[in-house]
Amino acid sequence: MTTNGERKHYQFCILCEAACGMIASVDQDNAVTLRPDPDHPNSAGHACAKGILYPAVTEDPDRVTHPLRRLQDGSFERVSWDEAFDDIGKRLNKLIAEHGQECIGTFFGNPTAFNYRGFLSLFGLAAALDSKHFYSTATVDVMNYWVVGELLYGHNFIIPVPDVDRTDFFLCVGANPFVSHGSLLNIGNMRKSMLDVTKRGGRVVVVDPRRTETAKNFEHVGIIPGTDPWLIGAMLKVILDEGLEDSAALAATRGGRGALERVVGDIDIDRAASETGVSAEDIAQLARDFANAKSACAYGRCGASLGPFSTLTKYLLDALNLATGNWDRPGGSVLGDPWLDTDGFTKRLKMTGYDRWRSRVDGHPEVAGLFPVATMPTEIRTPGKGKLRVLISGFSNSVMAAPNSTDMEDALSELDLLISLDPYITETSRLAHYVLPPTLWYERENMPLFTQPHSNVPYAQWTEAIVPPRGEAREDSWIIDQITRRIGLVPSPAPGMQLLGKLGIRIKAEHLVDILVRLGPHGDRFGLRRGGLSRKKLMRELKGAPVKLHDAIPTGGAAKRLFTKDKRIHLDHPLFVQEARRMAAAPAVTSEEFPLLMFSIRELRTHNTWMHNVPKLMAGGFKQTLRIHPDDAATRGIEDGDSVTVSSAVGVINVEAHVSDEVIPGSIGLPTHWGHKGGQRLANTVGGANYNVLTANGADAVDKPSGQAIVNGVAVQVVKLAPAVEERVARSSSAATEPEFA
Ligand SMILES: Nc1nc2c(c(=O)[nH]1)N[C@H]1C(S)=C(S)[C@@H](COP(=O)(O)OP(=O)(O)OC[C@H]3O[C@@H](n4cnc5c(=O)[nH]c(N)nc54)[C@H](O)[C@@H]3O)O[C@H]1N2
Ligand SMILES: Nc1nc2c(c(=O)[nH]1)N[C@H]1C(S)=C(S)[C@@H](COP(=O)(O)OP(=O)(O)OC[C@H]3O[C@@H](n4cnc5c(=O)[nH]c(N)nc54)[C@H](O)[C@@H]3O)O[C@H]1N2
Ligand code: SF4
Ligand SMILES: [Mo]
Repeated sequence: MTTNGERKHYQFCILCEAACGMIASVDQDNAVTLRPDPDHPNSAGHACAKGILYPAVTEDPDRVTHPLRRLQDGSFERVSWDEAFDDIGKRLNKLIAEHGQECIGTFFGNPTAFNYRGFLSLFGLAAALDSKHFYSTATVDVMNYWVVGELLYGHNFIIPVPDVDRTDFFLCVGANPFVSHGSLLNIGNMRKSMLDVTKRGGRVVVVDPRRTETAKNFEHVGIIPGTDPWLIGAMLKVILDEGLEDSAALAATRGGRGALERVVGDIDIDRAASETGVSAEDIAQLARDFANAKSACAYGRCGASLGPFSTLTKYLLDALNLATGNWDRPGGSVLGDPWLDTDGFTKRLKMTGYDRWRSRVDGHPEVAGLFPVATMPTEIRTPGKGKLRVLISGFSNSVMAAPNSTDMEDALSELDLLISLDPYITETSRLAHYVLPPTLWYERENMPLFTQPHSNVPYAQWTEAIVPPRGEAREDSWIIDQITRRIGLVPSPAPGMQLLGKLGIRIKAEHLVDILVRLGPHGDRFGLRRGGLSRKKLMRELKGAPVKLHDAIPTGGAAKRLFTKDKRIHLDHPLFVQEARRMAAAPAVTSEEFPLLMFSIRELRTHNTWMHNVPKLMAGGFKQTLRIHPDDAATRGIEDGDSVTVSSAVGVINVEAHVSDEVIPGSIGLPTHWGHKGGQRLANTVGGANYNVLTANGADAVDKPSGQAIVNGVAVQVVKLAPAVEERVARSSSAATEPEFA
């Protein structure tokens, strides 16, 4: 499309799982402006400020646009790609000769979910290295889902999604979709989809320690952070006790009612009430209403995933949907309609699984080949065979996102070689020996590999690069490929690829994915199905325009998609009974020293660790504030706007208090991923503190079955900052202030 010298292109936003359709206008100077695509089948004109403002990231003067090498004094010098790769190759080969490939680790973070070629290359690199050191911030996000996926459905990545568009009762546990726009689902306009539930006479109940932007619009159940498995477990107990379950649905599972009874049968409702802060009557009523609704779906996200016993929580949420007959039916918990079979592909290549091996030092089970990021510092420090000495890290700022940031920072500094693929000098990449700059969003082609199996309105889309990359930025997949070439490997998990690589044949990620699409349920079968999908058709013929595949997620055939041998859902894994017992026996989290429970908050104007450098998002004095209930503030002499010190068993930070009854008494909420000290100048000046300085990463500080970090429901104390300390803090932060963006 071209009008007035401006080119227009279909794109979709690669920041979050809403994957909003966009129309990008490109002028003669290749400057891009974005607006929502009103005709997109899924997002239908929805987009948020972060997505629209993305050009401020691509054009950011602080963006790294050529390879950098760190010097002794911590500063960086510009080097050419060849210089960087040659030196990296030399150092890698030397370390491999001395310690074997097992000393090399790989690490990926959140943006891999939106960069399909980068993701496949990094996964391929990890597989080719055949080193057990494979880490991700997914272990501070979705690890519990991946364990439950494997144990219940036979595949890590089988994640049922709530059919919000057709449900009569949406139970939203520990999620704030009005801000996050939804996670582990791809609903183009979550706000509208949720508001429509109540408009058509249904109910939405939000379970959250905070009356969030979402909860304000619906029924709110204030819960004590970290106690969700008590609530959902008790609801299930009521349902079984009162015979409200769908017996046929339970009988179809392996283990059936008996298996579920063994997990929740011993739950005492009064204990659950005191653990959660929700009265026994309210728990029972919620259970009855959920079970009696025409259709219902229970959905949990970060709030339910990042607390203690999170694997149990996820099991209970899925069991609640199953036990009430809400599995695989309209308005219930359903399996999406993928247009490429990533489940079959990852299974065949053995990229998925659970507990096939354990971590060297702390003995954590692998999940989808990954070990918890919480154990990485230990693996770096513990001598012996298999010690982690090199990390190739991309798409992540682990120093901010992983538990016990101080320890993570120290450990990363001890590596023999740290390579970071990142468009910024971050708190993590500033420790790297090399920072290698990737292309961003519309500088590369994209297809929604990660979100496509979870779309409420299934659609296909594949977009092209529409502007040249800034400076010398190169594709993540190209960078990874170049590194592997220097050590004689091919970044692929496919058997035979290493051999083919030796013959000079390397199959690119885009061609592999194209094959999967063409063989997929909507594919062109290489010409055998007229009008079917292929990369060429989507990207070139349709020029990136989205194609609607169905009006809604098809239901009724989910059993065929399971990877369990008997095609049944396995409710009876003994792990869940053990977890329920461990939870009942667990000591109280709070103590006299640390009497408050802290939980994480996300905000509309930030995106994980990396949009704090966008001037318009930070405008108007936007800053991080700790939410504390008026009662807790009063007993501590804290007033709105005061500086306070938050301490935990692990660390101490200073933040500004916002006194508000939006949080329940006894709990404090703190926005995460603040407190920058890298090369993003505005981000450094907006202040704030790093939440994860307060969180723990010991062997027992994680959810045991999954290794998922525990960052919510963390015991802390809050005190008013003494004036002397305050003065010191003010002085040290003003020293870091850069005037440019004031
Ligand atoms: N306390 C607490 N901790 C948490 C959470 C919480 O709720 N509370 N949430 C957790 C969750 S859910 C997540 S997902 C993690 C997020 O933590 P991380 O996975 O570390 O992810 P991001 O902050 O998204 O990191 C993005 C990094 O990738 C870079 N980047 C952006 N685009 C690209 C690209 O195309 N290529 C490359 N190579 N790099 C790119 C950015 O500059 C940035 O440095 O944090 C987790 N940590
Ligand atoms: N604007 C914006 N959007 C984002 C992101 C972002 O950083 N900013 N990040 C993206 C990423 S990586 C992800 S994973 C998704 C996350 O998507 P969501 O999970 O929907 O987002 P969060 O804001 O983390 O919501 C977690 C909610 O859980 C509540 N909570 C905390 N602890 C507990 C608890 O113990 N129990 C219960 N029941 N609730 C609790 C918090 O108050 C919060 O409201 O968002 C994505 N979208
Ligand atoms: S909601 Fe998510 S996908 Fe949509 S524009 Fe905002 S950041 Fe992008
Ligand atoms: Mo996430």
